[in-house]
This record gives sequence, structure tokens and C-alpha cells, in this order.
Amino acid sequence: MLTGQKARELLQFSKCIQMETVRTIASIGVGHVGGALSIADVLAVLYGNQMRYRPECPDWDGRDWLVVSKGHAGPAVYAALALKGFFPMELLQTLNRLGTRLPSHCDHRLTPGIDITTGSLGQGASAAAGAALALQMDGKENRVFLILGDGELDEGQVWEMALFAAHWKLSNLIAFVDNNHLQIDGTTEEVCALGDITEKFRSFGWYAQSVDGHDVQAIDRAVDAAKAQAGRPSVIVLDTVKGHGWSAVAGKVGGHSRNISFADLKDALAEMQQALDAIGGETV
Ligand SMILES: Cc1ncc(C[n+]2csc(CCOP(=O)(O)OP(=O)(O)O)c2C)c(N)n1
Repeated sequence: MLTGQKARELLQFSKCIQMETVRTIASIGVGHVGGALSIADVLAVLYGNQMRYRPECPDWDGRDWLVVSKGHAGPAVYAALALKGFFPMELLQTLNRLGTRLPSHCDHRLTPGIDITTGSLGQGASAAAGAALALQMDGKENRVFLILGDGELDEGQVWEMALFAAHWKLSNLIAFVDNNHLQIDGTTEEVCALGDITEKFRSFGWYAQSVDGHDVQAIDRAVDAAKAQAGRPSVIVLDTVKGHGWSAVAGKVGGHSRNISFADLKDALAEMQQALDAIGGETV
């Protein structure tokens, strides 16, 4: 259970992740802003409270792994990593430029703190389950966290992974679905309706929960409950808004990948700063 102050710290962290996300995308003028902003709260809970890691030693043996299978949300992950000291904040201004260490999609070979390369939807799911199985076979206590998109669930590979992870009783695997109800060109309902995601995973033998994906307390409690599971993997379906935190983009189909001009950046930062100021408590 988070204290009120800790919850406020996570909310502030989440807002800072969002602000750095729009700054980094604006530095190149275009990028996947919608699906990056929708995972800021879960990233804040993971990097702010739930994951074990050492920024000065990204490959530390005792770390928990994070696989962001919706690899196009890279800018939000980079913002969280920079804010936690994995690399200098200035690097965020090099997003997707020639020779950068921060490509638009997550790349293990280039970025300190990225455990698995992702971008081809579905593949990160299998890689995460493979890593979890390897850690389990080695008798290690490290956990693997996995973030999937709701549109990504259209990939059959995700369901193959769901079967596999339950078969191997991978209780060290905790997956999230960023259920923001949008994919590239429409709602998930229009493109390929998913039905009850929690029930689907449950029927595969997973421990499944569903929470408000912008409520850091609820996400944190759900992760605690997932960590307490033995003999089965966990999924936490996050009810989110694509583009959360920036009303010009929030919930809009065109917000998957879009241009961000200097005026857009000013607008987004002003709205986010206002939300940050409203959180209250001590600034961290
Ligand atoms: C295998 C594969 N097919 C297609 C794409 C192109 N693509 C990139 S993002 C995206 C939509 C993903 O939707 P969702 O998982 O809901 O992501 P979010 O809306 O949260 O950004 C698609 C189809 C891809 N990256 N990989």
C-alpha cells in the first residue's frame, strides 16, 4: 500500500515522463506520441516503486526485466530511463536521429536499460516469456514485466505466448495490456474486437486483473497481488486513454503518430505543467 506522499511522487514522476516524452518527440518533430503517453503511469509505478534495477549497471544480474513489446512507445521508456539516471537527459534530444542511441523503437543493443529489442508487435511477448523461463530454470528471483498494446493482441503470437507461459507456470512473468481502445487506424472495437481481455487470459490459466491504468495506487496494488502469485503468470489489463495528459491528442484516432510543432509542444507542456502543479505535496 502506497503512502499518500509516495503516490504523489509517482504521479509527479509520471507527469515528468509525459513532459520529457513530448519534448523528445518534438525534438525531431514527429513520433508515436499517443501510445507513449498512455503508458506513463505504469512506467512510473514500475521504475518508481516495483522494479529492481541499478541505473549505473543496466545489465546487473539481480535486475527485473522490462519488455515494452509495443516498441513504438520507446520515447516514454527513454524518458523514464533518463529521469532515473540510466543516461544523461541531453540524449533525449537525439531521438531517432542518424547515429542515435535512442531509435524510435526500443533496441537492446543501443540503449542502456532496454532489455529486449522490440517493434515487431507480438515478438516482445515471446521474448519476455523466454526470458522468464530461463530465469526460472536458473532458480533466479528476477521478474520479467511485459507491456503489450491492445491492438497488439491481434497478433496470434501473443496467444501462443499466453499458452506457453501458463504451461511453464511462469509466476515471474507479469504482463500489462495498455487497453487504450485505439490502434493505428481506428478503435480496437472496429478493427478487431477483443471481447473481455481479462477473461481470455484467465481461460488460458493466468491470474488476471483489470484496473484504471491512470491510477498509480491501483496499478501498484495490482502488481503487489501479481507478485504474490505462485504457479501461474499474471496479467494486469490497464484501462487507459491513448494520448493521456494532452487533450489535443487524448482519445483521438490521429494521435498514434503525429507531428509535434513548437506551438504543439508549448501547448502540451503548459497542460502537463498545470497537472503537475495540481498534484501537490512535496516536489521530488
Ligand atoms: C508485426 C507488426 N505489424 C504491424 C506493425 C505496425 N504497427 C505499429 S503500431 C501498430 C498499432 C498497435 O496498436 P496498439 O498495440 O494498440 O498500440 P498503441 O495504440 O497502444 O500505441 C501497428 C499495427 C508492427 N509494428 N508490427
